[in-house]
Amino acid sequence: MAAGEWIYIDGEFFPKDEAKVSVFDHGLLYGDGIFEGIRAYNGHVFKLDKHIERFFNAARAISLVLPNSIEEIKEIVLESCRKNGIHDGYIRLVATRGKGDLGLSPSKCPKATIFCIAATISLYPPEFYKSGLKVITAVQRRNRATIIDPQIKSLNYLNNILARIEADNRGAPEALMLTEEGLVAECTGDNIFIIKDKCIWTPPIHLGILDGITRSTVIALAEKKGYEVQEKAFTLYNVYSADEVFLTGTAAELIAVTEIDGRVIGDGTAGPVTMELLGAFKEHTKGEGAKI
Ligand code: PXG
Repeated sequence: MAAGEWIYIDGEFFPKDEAKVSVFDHGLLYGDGIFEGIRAYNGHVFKLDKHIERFFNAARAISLVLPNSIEEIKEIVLESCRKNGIHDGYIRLVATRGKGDLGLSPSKCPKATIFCIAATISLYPPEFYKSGLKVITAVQRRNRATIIDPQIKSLNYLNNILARIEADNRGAPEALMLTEEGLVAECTGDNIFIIKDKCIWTPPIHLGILDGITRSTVIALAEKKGYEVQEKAFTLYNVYSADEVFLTGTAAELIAVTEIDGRVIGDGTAGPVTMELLGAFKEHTKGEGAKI
């Protein structure tokens, strides 16, 4: 069975060509909804509890009443994996405001829609994990938390997409985004870490970034290895002059950045701390998660 063949929508599985939501769904009309991107490794859904907790927190933040309980949604994710024969893969869980009319108000949307796609993921080629990524800083600034909080993993990703277009135009696979004040925030789909003299820094959540699940996993793994990890604000100067820079995310896992805005980081290859933490992360993914 090919992965991603059976899509869960509101209580039923549909073959992928028949998996459809309404054009009146406010997820489509207004980007009114939330999502999670989740990995399965070795027959287990990685950090499922954390993803579902973030999903419910986001739902609460946007006043979206989910039609299922926490336990039911975990089971939707696991059943989607079983139905699609997923052992290693990528799961997209989405909740939209549901079908409404052509007005903004969610009061006309009686019921949220939930769907879940369990498929495979196209990864960066393995050699990128040694050579590292070339990243650019986007002109597009990250949304302010006072406008749309980046902690809400909402269906409105245009802010990130505009930055990703800049990366595409400049031949880079990722773009770094700054806050309006010019502090380093995060990339379009990844959190950022820098290392200087063995100290690890990553921007704090309140700056206006996603509270990444890979980010907190890597902080815990680094601290267990005896590194000091500081959540603190820093500027591009600190990135350009770092010994090592790496990104974390469900899709990218943990990957070095070896060039940013034309500046070579370290010796231009993935550094020793990055490689050590990548090893620890890989090891951690093998034994963690909810059994499919
Ligand atoms: N920041 C942003 C803005 C994200 O969207 C992360 C950080 C990393 O968070 P996690 O919890 O995954 O460690 C994300 C999540 C993709 C893709 O196709 C990536 C994300 C979301 C959606 C799609 O690369 N990254």
